[in-house]
Amino acid sequence: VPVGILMWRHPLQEWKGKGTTAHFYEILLGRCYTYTQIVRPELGHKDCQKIGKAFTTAFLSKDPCSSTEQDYQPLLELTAQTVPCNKTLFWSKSSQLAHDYTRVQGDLFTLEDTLLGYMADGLKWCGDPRSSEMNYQSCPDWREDCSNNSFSVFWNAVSKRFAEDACGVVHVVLNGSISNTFDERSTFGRVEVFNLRPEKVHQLQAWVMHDVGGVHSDSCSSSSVNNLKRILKERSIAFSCQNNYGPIRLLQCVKNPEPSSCRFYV
Ligand code: C8R
Repeated sequence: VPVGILMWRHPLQEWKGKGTTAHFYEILLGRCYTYTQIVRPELGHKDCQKIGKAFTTAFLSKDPCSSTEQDYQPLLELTAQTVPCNKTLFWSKSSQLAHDYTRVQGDLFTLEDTLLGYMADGLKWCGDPRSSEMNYQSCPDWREDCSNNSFSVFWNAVSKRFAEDACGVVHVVLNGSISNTFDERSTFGRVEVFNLRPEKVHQLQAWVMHDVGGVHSDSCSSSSVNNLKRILKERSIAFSCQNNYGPIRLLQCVKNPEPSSCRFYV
């Protein structure tokens, strides 16, 4: 190749975290069509091309450490979606289990069962202020680079909207096999709990799940869960808690039927 034809490209900034997911844009668009045509056709028409563009416009050509929730507002507006009252399911440190459950209990929605959460789940993305392209080499790491990075700010913004929209009795799956079952620094503890609207959310019901075969403990009465109870009381939202909620326990036992705590079921 003659040297003159090679284009000079600005070197992209180097970060500590993994770069944008390969084929990011194609995955976004594919998931948008899959969701709107196949998973939830009842949602009605959504313009996936426009949604895809709004997503990338939110972060391309920008400093990935100065991302703002406003950057994602146009995207949020294009993906508005109503979740019926009593059907919202939050989770914290229990992603797999909560999603396993909504898969069989199809009328419950986690954020990933809504269009925007479905599109973004598991992906990584960032841009660069000196280039109009995505940075596939590296993206900021939350700890080592910056907390206001393009995907953390996104999850904060969509989690906030998801909680603001919730109504009736809402549910959360918590992990009873870790010490801070309710973690005030998690998205659930930091964003969602504080954005529930007391005038329309009557109750939060927590399901605290323990790993099967682990030691038995009563996490509903643990100090971290009591902290959640206190916060909700201050916000005038009723709270109830159940250890090892049966239907979700059953799913855990399907995956891991050996332990004696599963003998009852299998
Ligand atoms: N929510 C937050 N983060 C999400 C997410 C989501 O729906 N989906 C993904 N993939 N992520 P955690 P948490 C990514 O500590 O902090 C909403 C983000 O990179 O186990 O309490 C959802 O509505 C994020 O950093 O849970 C849910 O109710 C981790 O996964 C809470 O917030 C979150 O991992 C869960 O957030």
